[in-house]
Amino acid sequence: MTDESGDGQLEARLAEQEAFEPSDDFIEQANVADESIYEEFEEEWPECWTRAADLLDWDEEYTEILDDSEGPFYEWFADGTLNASYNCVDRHVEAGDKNRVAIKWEGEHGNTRTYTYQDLYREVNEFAAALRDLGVEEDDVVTMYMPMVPELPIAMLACARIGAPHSVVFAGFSAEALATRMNAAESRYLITCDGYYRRGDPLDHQAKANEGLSSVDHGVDATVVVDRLGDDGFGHDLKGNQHDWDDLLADFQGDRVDPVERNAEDMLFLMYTSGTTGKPKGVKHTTGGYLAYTAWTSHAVLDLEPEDTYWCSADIGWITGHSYIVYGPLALGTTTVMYEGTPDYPDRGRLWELVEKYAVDVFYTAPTAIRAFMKWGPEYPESYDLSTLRLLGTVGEPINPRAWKWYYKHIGGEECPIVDTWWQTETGGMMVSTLPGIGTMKPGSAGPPLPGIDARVVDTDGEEVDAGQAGYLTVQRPWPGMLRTLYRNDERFIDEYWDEYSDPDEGEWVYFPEDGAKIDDDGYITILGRVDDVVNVSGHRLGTMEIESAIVGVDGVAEAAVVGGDHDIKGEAVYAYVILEDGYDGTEETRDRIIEGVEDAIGPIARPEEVTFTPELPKTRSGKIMRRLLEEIANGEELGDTTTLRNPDVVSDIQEQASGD
Ligand code: 6R9
Repeated sequence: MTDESGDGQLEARLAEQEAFEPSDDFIEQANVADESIYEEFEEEWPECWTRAADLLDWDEEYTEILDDSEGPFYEWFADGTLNASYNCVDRHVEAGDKNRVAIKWEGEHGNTRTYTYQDLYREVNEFAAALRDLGVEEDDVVTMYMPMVPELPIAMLACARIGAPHSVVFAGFSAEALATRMNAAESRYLITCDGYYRRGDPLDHQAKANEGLSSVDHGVDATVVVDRLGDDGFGHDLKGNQHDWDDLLADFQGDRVDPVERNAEDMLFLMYTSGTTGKPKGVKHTTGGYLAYTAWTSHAVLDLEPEDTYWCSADIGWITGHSYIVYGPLALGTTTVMYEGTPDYPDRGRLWELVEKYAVDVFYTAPTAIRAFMKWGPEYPESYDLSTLRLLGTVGEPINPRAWKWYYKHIGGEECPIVDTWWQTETGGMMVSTLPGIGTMKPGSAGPPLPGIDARVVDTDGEEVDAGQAGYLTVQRPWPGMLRTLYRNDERFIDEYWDEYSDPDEGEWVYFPEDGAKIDDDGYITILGRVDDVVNVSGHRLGTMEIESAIVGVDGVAEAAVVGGDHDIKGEAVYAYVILEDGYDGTEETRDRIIEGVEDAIGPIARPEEVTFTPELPKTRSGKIMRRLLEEIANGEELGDTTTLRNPDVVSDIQEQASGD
């Protein structure tokens, strides 16, 4: 990070300080402030997890907390029944809080919509009735390909109400990505949107949705299209089984749909995420364990109260939005803020304008955003009143201490604790973080595992490493929010997460998240980043194989290797090394076609930062591409050992090419 980042303005005291304590004011009001919680969870494990389950209303109380008889296919609260939509909506209305705001939505242009819990109840019921009428039955997977419009959480909760799992596909993903996910889940229903605004311009989302639909291999029974753009729309006609959201709902005004009693282990949703192979993984989350875990971590880590106005600036298309914009906060009856636009439009103070306007109490964002704020300078947050903020959070990638301190000083006014929360799509909710009312914060280190979470750092043999040593993060006991399997692929579930460190003969199952980590002698865990072929661009997981196969699909490309290289703002960026077929040249035009190929296959977030053409890729004698070297080249670092290369000369060629760009 360069000095223009505002870091120069940090007082020397702050720059040198390595540990920070929560203020007395914060501790006094914190949901969890007694250190004994760690011990209690240890002593009472797994009964301790009733604390999470007790945050929910159950139709049928569970009698067994954890069934571990068939590890790693664990079941939680398995004989209990409940409905997630009831828990996130109805019960707050029934408890007399119908007029409390559930969702505050702000569009890019500043138009707003406010949904009280009563409003949300009405909308969710009406849309649930409409879904039923369209033929959606319990256990049918409904795909949502939507930007940040309030209809997205409404549709999710409507699905939950009738027991139809949703599969949300990030709106920034391409048509092809949509089709791949609908095909994988054999999903016959799609909820989408005509478009949305980005930096002042309307984007044609429906064209992408239609294109995706044309590549779905099976029949699609119905599509519902939200009209976000109105007169700015692109004039697409709705054909056949495509319905306009408002027109459809006009027939269901005032309808009510009883929430379906779901088994705790019934699927609540699927979320596709990137893995080591080219094919996205369908992570399956369940109704009871997931909801209990997101509610619990929202309570204990985000310190949410029903009275709070809370804002997580993620997109609902990612797991962070599922768990901490929709399910966790709404289960607790909190007010959750949703913002359509980007942080720098119409100006770089936009987020702080919203914090002031809505008097936000708790704010949760990603290090990539914080690094951008730093670069823009403190004058933007300084022009707004951020004094309502009580707690800050970060997620998605490691946060460097300078960015942490900048966030602490310029956003939190040195009064708000920061929770650096490590978790994954697969874990459902937060796993490693300080508890804000208890723990000393150490910038750059996420903190100890949460109570009840058995996270350990091990070496390649699975032995715990000494303090200060780097190793691999593992989780050695199950937890309620964990994924249950990869959709219709139990085998890959075991392969991806459990093969590395488990001892099945002994019935010992160890979860491997594929992150490197380091542990301090006080048990704090510092996450070092992915150890598999996944690049983390602005906190978004992208598989290098997915990007490579997109590039290889471009006319004239013979072979490609993709690695993640350091990037000031994004954390990591995509660097592509490409071998062309004879007769093709590494011209600007070829480069543009490659970039376009990646955007079409995955989406603009996967766009390569640099494309380097090379006659050969560095390969080991056994023919494996040596990605480590490519990473070093991308980062302009000194090259490590090249003696195992079959073609050592190629390295200097690539270096020349790369620096010539
Ligand atoms: C929630 C989410 C998961 C990967 C994970 C890790 C990285 C997430 C982090 C972090 C360091 C943190 N990651 N939080 N690294 N510190 N606080 O981001 O889910 O999209 O599945 O990504 O993100 O590498 O394995 P997901």
